[in-house]
Amino acid sequence: MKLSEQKKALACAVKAARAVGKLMRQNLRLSKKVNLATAHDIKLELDVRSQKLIEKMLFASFPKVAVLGEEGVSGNQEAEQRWVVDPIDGTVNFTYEIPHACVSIALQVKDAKTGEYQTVVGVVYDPFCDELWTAIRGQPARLNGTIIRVSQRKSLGEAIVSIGFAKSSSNLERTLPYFNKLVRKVRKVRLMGAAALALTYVASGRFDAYVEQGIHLWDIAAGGLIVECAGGEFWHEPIPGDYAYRIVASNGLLRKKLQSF
Ligand code: LIP
Repeated sequence: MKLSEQKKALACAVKAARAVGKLMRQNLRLSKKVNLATAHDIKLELDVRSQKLIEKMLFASFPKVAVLGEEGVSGNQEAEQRWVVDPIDGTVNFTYEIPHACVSIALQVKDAKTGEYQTVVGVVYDPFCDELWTAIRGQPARLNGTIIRVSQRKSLGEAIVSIGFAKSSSNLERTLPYFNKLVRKVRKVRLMGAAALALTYVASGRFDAYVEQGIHLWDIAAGGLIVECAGGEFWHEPIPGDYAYRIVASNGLLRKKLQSF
């Protein structure tokens, strides 16, 4: 995909992210229609409405590009290119009027040889802090237009590490033993409830790493590229489940230590 096309895709994704960001700001303190509430998750009608708005705006400029989103898929799922969308990442925060949530939109291109998709454009927008992270593969990551870099902290003792427990009780039980060890090894642990923002905070040097298992592609595709374009490492491997992963995103200096216990 030519750089000029990637730049056009980035601009289109930014416009869509900002449009949903405006919806999020307008609805933060209003009552919200809950479509589904489980032990450790909530899905809102606004999640669905936001993804539909994003799809409408993306299809207007890129009619042949499919969409794979947290709220469903549209277009040809075998297409050469696909958008990967989390319309509201941090839905539980948003439902409880905690202003820590974002819009995450990535563009992926299928490798002709392997058939694997690679993320080439990433956009994460936090409408409450008005912080827009953008990246095109091979170019520097930016926050509100300014180039960003990961931290250079080398020891766990000086690190702030974010962690998530995903959505299921089984995943929570699997993660707790690791959490109990991690919390004693690092300066601080942060559990913020929005994977895409945890990734952009790593890219911005605010966090030194972010670990989670049972997370989904739409939560991490855009933020993972932004980490890589900020000089960090986005280690991830698929696990059983629809588009489910375990990830260790970091400044590139801490993964081995984080995976040693
Ligand atoms: C959330 C992630 C978070 C994870 C939650 C949930 P959502 O995404 O951002 O890291 O721990 O379980 O998956 O569902 O709010 O888009």
